[in-house]
Amino acid sequence: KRELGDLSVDPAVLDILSLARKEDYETVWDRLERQSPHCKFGTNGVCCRNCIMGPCRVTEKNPRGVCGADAATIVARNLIRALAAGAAAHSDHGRAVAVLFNEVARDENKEYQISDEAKLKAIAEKLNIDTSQDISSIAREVARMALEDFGKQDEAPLNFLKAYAPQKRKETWQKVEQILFSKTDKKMGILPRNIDREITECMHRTTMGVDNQALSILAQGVRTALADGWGGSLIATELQDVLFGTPDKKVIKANLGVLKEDQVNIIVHGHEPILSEQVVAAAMSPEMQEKAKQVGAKGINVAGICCTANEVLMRRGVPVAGNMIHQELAIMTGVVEAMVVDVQCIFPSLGPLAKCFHTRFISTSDRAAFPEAIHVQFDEHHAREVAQRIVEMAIDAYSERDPQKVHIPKEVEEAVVGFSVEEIIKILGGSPKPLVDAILAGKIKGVVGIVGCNNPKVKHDAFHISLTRELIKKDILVIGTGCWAIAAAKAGLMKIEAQSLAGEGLKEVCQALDIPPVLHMGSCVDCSRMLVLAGALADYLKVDISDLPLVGSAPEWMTEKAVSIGTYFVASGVPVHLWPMPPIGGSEEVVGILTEGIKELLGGYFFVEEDPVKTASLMEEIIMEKRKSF
Ligand code: NFS
Ligand code: SF4
Repeated sequence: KRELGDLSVDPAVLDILSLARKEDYETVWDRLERQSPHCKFGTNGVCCRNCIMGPCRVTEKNPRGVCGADAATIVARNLIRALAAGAAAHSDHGRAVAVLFNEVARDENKEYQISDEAKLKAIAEKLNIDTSQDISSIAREVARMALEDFGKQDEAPLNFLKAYAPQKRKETWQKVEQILFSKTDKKMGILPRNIDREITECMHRTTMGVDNQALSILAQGVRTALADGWGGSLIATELQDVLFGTPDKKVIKANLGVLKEDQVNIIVHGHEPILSEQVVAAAMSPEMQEKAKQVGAKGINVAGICCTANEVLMRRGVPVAGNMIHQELAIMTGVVEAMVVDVQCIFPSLGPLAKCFHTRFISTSDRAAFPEAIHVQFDEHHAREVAQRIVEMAIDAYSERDPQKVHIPKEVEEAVVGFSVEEIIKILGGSPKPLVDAILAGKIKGVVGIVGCNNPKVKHDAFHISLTRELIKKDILVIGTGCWAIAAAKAGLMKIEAQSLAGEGLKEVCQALDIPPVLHMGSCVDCSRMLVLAGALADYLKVDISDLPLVGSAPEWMTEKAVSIGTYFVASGVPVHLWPMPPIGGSEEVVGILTEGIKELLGGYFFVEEDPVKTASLMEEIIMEKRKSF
């Protein structure tokens, strides 16, 4: 067994892990150990199961599958299948929001409402919709254009990409299409036509005997990623802001210490605020608080895990119990009455684990069922009623709590969060100018956007935190989302006091603006906020995103969603760091395209580095290089 200290840098995690070892609760690390060593073919991406003449595993001695596909074809196909799955996850989330928003706009759903009219008008303006109409007409138009992006059959690009992407970048994409055509004589579109279509086309092209050339396959991957970043994810973020409010600056609490021994604890875990917003509202209602008192609890405490946490902390200030790897550990505290989930990043191990406790593990989405879960079907048309039922189930569970099993780690940190692009611009006094000036003056050398997951193969949170610390020390502003953001919050890097960890220039800017040097921009679909911010800086300076001193990173990544995110950043002109190595090592050709070839075309490219300190230095080099021409 690996030493406890090698598994995480979060003391709350180590606290629960030693309990787990004592009580013999199974965790993600135990299962990783049993799965190790991992299959080399899978790790290098050279295993193909796309038809039943296989499965085929290519090697140097045996370089072709039964159909004749070589390593480059197989690796590229596997990669864009993963990318398509990731884009599908984000975009299906976006679709759910768009469908609901359309119903709200048409008065067909009274469980939700338009909360942020200013944001709605701002979106409409970008989409060239007449904003002098009444609000519901504007909303209907916006809804139509959003839904169109999932199904329109005309030419590229998406309505939202056209409205949001900076001018120079759109020109670059067009130029790249021309270059690829003239070099290969084959049309290789990278501007997305509709979100679902690009995902479907990835599946079509990668089925046996269709697209068999790495460059052509990867170009479709780029198109699909752009459909996610400037389409599905962006639509999710923008319309959620209209429905639930655009995030603004607030202070929240983070880590397992936010769970309360004397309250009914409900954890919302998963991704879609359509559900979690309602659970939070139901739990806060005087009626439910009163019911909780009747069973002897002091109240109801809602906390989040994963990106659902990021959604409700950004907008409601709800505390976060932890990131992806905390999901099993939270149940092991013995004080979680209900773990309520919808979709994405939810371990199927939670059902059996919850059975060892009084915890009700409640699934809610028609897209996701879990072994040994209680399914309470969520329905947008009866959202309040369903949310109330869920909260009541948690209250009922409270009396079954076993005091012998209660073990809440004491760790809890404060974090300043809520940095939507709108909030950042507001803090800057209404225009990107002060930020641009600070960058031009070298007080801020550049900006790094970090996203993503936890992965038990990597020491939990270690890469996230040490990379972030190194960067701010070097006067590089760090922004980000997802489970990285939760790691940074737990580590105290999002407190105002964290200014003292920053280099002199960055510190000065952060002090003047009263912000931390590390900015929480939301959930993983909110990576679109980072794109929009980059776009705003580019348009302000009349340059392309690839000219700006920006770098991205997904350390500790694990999901297919991260493949899509990384790719849309690269395709938008941003160099992106990854660790662990993606499963492409089996093809030099694919590695070459993604780390070098793509750079000349799109400005962005991938690089892989295991050491966080070295990664920070590499990023600084890239930034300094970009600054020269800037
Ligand atoms: Ni992003 Fe968010 Fe976390 Fe990774 Fe999962 S919750 S969508 S995928 S693990 S950061
Ligand atoms: Fe093998 Fe080709 Fe079928 Fe893949 S598509 S399993 S490489 S025969």
